[in-house]
Amino acid sequence: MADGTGETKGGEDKSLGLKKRRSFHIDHEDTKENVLADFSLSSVLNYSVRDKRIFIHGKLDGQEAVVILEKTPIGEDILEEMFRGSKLEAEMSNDIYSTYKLQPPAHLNEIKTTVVCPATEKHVKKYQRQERHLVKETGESYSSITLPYIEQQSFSLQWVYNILEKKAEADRILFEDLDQEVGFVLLPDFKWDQKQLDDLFLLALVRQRKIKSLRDLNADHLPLLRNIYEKGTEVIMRHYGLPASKLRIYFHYQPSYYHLHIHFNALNYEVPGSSVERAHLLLDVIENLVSDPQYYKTRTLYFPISEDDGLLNRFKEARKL
Ligand code: G7M
Repeated sequence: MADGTGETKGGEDKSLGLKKRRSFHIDHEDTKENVLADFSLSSVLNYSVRDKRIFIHGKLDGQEAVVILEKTPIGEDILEEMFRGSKLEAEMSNDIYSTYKLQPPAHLNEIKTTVVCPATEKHVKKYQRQERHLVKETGESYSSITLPYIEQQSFSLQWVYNILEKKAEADRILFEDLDQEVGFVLLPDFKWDQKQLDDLFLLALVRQRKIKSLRDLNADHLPLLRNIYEKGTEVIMRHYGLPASKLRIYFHYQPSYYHLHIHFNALNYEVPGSSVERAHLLLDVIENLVSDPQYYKTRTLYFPISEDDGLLNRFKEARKL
């Protein structure tokens, strides 16, 4: 668009619908190469029976890799096909109660798979089940401990720059505002399979490249934050029919990636990382900066950190834990 803002072409096709979902399977079936065929397992890093998810460390083509396998929710739109097209094996029956093993057609039984390869040691640690501690970070300890650490040790931001420069995920972009100061890109977080709204999970990446996290924000960033809130909620309403009152819009502190980004979740979806010790609502952040332009420079912030995270050691060494 001439004013530098606008929806990307094809945005209308991103609405969730049965037809689109089926044609996706038909278009791509049989065309995929199984890059995991030669995966060799080293260890299970973590798993959750409740979330039906497993995190695995291993090797792919001789390189370190992390693979995440996750069973996805059963959407209402597939029920009819699932009941008609599945094999059913009886397990037990007692009075009015009976249980079965249902084997649906392969395309209704997908496992969401995320691969990080080559994975760094830091990635392996990120996905490993660990004890956590709550760290108290004053404005001063941010400057003297956290900032030097993240300047040395952070994950690469290449994936973020690829999105901003349209070198990756360009066809997944839902909305973009090209303004260099207040602009951003809105797209699905790669955790979301986009098949149902119950676990809606979008990500807004700001165009400015120098804002690492919440800590760098001051009142000068209010136009940016308000722009993201206003346009992000408007686009989500238009595409998915979800009003702002049904969304959780927030920052992580600490984030995993030090390029400012904002999470948009369905409010009912209790996603890891959305609890009080890590999530900061965008609307609260805006209010705080209105009442104190330097709020995030000076405030003590608390955040959870894993037992063997190097940053925790730095706080211990400085006798701040
Ligand atoms: O606040 P934090 O830094 O933890 O959040 C980063 C978010 O980025 C997470 O929710 C990730 O799932 C998401 N994410 C990470 N990577 C590497 C990608 C990616 O390559 N593409 C997309 N779309 N989301 C990602």
